[in-house]
Amino acid sequence: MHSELPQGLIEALRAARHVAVLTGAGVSAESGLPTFREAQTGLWARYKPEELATPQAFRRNPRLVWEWYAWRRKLVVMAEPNPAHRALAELERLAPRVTLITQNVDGLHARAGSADPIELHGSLSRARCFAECAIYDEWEEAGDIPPRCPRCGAPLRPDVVWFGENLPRELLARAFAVATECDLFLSIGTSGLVEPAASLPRVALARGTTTAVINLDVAGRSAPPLFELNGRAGELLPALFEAAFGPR
Ligand code: BV8
Repeated sequence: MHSELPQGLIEALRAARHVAVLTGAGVSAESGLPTFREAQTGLWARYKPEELATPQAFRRNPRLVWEWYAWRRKLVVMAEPNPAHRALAELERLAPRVTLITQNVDGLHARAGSADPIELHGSLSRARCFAECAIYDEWEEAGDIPPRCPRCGAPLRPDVVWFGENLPRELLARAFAVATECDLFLSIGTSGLVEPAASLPRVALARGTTTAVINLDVAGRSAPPLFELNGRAGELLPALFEAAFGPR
């Protein structure tokens, strides 16, 4: 396995002072969670995520949007972090400094032990008053769908960033600062289609920062400072970190 891993990337990992990581749904695929672009399964087959993950969709049909997220929350509760999540949590103990930035809302990086993931798009595990009066880590699911805000009676919504909504300003600023400051950028399991997160690896690469893209739909070319690794994150990340830092 190590033979296919580019030596230049292995050396860059060993030498890195500050590794920045951006993950997308592909890092949770091996936990059994459908990726964003994958065809929605079953009940959701006739909707595109972009049609459900918007404030307009929620206003038009709050019950449908709430139930889509409730379905995804159930999948997440049944899912376990996979070797990709665990390898990234382990990397925080191997490299001097690691900043993990994720587009995922499934909370699996934290469950795998990553210390402080920057959750650019929020989290399924929280709900927010649609009138923005409060955020909840837990809420009653009896009765109304969506449930009502206990403080003001407005409907609750998932505490995620929908299309057309701004990302949390402070988190986004931190993510771009890290992309400009890091000396190694790993982009893992993301189609790189959604802005502004998709610009993060490009910001690093534009500065000549060694950047690795780990995905199933990359050609697998290596043209330093860009390294493309074609494969499953759950297999490539443990192998890459073992090649760089030795067996754990
Ligand atoms: C913003 C949370 C300013 C919710 C998500 C027109 C009108 C309005 C906006 C826009 C517009 N045009 C462009 C925009 C901006 C828009 C955007 O980028 N749209 C895209 C579709 C063109 N962005 C926004 O709206 C953002 N806000 O810009 O605010 C603004 C304000 C007003 C008006 C304009 C702009 C907000 C974006 C955040 C949306 N929320 N998620 C929820 O989860 O329900 S996005 C969601 O999709 C994810 O969070 C992620 O960010 C994104 C992409 O998904 P990925 O994670 O990349 O997953 P995907 O399935 O795509 O790919 C998986 C990859 O993994 C694949 O490449 C696959 O090959 C690989 N893979 C699979 N298995 C494995 C693997 N790799 C390795 N190992 C494996 N085992």
